[in-house]
Amino acid sequence: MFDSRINKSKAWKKLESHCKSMRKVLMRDLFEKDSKRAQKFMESLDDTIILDYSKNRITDKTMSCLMDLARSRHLEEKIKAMFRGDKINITENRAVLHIALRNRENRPIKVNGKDVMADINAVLKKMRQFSEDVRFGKFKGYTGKKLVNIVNIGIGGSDLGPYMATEALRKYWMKGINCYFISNIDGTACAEVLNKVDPETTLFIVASKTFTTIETLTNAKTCRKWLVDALGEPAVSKHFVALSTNAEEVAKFGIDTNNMFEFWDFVGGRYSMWSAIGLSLAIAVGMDNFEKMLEGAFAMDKHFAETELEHNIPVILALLGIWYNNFMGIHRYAVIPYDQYLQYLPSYLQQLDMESNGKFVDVNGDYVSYATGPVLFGGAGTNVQHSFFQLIHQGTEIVPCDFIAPAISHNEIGNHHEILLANVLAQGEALMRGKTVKEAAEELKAAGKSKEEVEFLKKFKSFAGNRPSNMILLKKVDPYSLGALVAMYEHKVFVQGIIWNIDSFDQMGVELGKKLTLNILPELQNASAELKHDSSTNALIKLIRDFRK
Ligand code: G6Q
Repeated sequence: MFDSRINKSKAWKKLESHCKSMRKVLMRDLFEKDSKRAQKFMESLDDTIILDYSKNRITDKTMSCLMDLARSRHLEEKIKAMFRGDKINITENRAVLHIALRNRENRPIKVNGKDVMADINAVLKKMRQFSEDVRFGKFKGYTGKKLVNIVNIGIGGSDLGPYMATEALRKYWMKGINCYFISNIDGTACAEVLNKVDPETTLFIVASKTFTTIETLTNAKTCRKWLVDALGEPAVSKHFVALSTNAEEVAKFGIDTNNMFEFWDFVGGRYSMWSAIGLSLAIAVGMDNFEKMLEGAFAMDKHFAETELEHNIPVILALLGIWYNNFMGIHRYAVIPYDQYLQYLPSYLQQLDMESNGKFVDVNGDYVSYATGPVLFGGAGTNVQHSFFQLIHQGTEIVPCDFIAPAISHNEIGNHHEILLANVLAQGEALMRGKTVKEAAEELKAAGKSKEEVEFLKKFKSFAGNRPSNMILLKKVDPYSLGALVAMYEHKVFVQGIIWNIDSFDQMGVELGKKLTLNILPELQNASAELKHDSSTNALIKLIRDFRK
């Protein structure tokens, strides 16, 4: 077993001492001293994704120390283990094979001695057939009408991926088809969608790996009843399909298992948008586009598996995150896509990153003594420039940012896109350079302010700068680049899990939530049930009972 006290290792100690010497180094000086800095700290995957990481508080030495840390954690071997299908999800004794879902060269990948590619290809084929039948009106609703409203019912990993990707690829939707997503148990989520659609033209896709999740099953039951009330029980098989690993529960729920699209326990929920969980997306954009997304992810997989660490995009991103989180004491970061179609990417990445690496026990079962997963937040630019960017520029907290922007827009209307791009570039530059008090004073003077005004305002108008950002430039947001982008973040999260020696593929915290609800639910439903919680919870239950009398 590898030593889990990673923060006592030579590589870690070297980074700690290097970090001391970097505390006062200013990026603006590094740029002045080295005219080739941008070229040096830039990598690309074909012309799909370019990563400019030069606006980070790093030097050549920082990167080489970080690479040493990665090698001391046997990163290259661990990458091979994942691609081989080893059971690296140790708490659940499972392989981690989202990469198999987009293994476009069909290299055999074995789990328990069996090649999984045949099953994966069979489900892709079934998805192609079904999505085309729905898109072209061959698979019709019970009354013979075309199914034009696609409603995905799922939560967490069974919602966020298809929701994010469907929005990202909205430009590729087939004309006449509309997609809706119901996730929250709040009846409002269900009611609002059901108000918009017509039972005769609606297909419900119940997406649940376990098929036991209370939110999804409750929402699915409500939708099933709504449909049966309108069209009768025999209509169900024409309006309900399931995406799951659990055929038994699907049948128990009342969905014909012929209408089930399978996936497997080696696909984690938050890594499942490449599987049958992507069916709503496949129907909206067509299977050709869905497969282009898989190809983009496959290109990133190959890059990740085959490129030396120094030029490996996910590895670089991961190590930069480690640098800030574990050495500079910055435990947060923001993802800001400058593209309206990518507006749900931050929420998607919140789950991917925080559910994977928000862990305090390492793979040996010991508590860690160093920071693991950071807090991630974000939103679409330029909107967020008018909200939380104040803190990013002048707050006391430093928030490294990932800016994501496509060079070409799907909607080249007037000069909108150039203004958008000018904004993202300006933000990165301003965060890096900042504005000294002296520069602020000079600007105020030049703007005709009085001496007193200059003196009073100069600090308010100054920016500390030296605030890090990555620029992730895409040519365009299309199925291929989206696949590559998402796979890039998946692998980044994987690398960080390896450095921190944690299992990035379980989610015990999420499972706790699922159980706790079941204790309280009967106490809300039965007003005379005895309450045995803390005094706050007991009081709140009583108040809610009173309100609902
Ligand atoms: C993801 C998590 C979690 C899961 C949901 C839904 O990795 O495990 O977000 O996806 O809890 O679970 P089901 O798909 O089983 O309904």
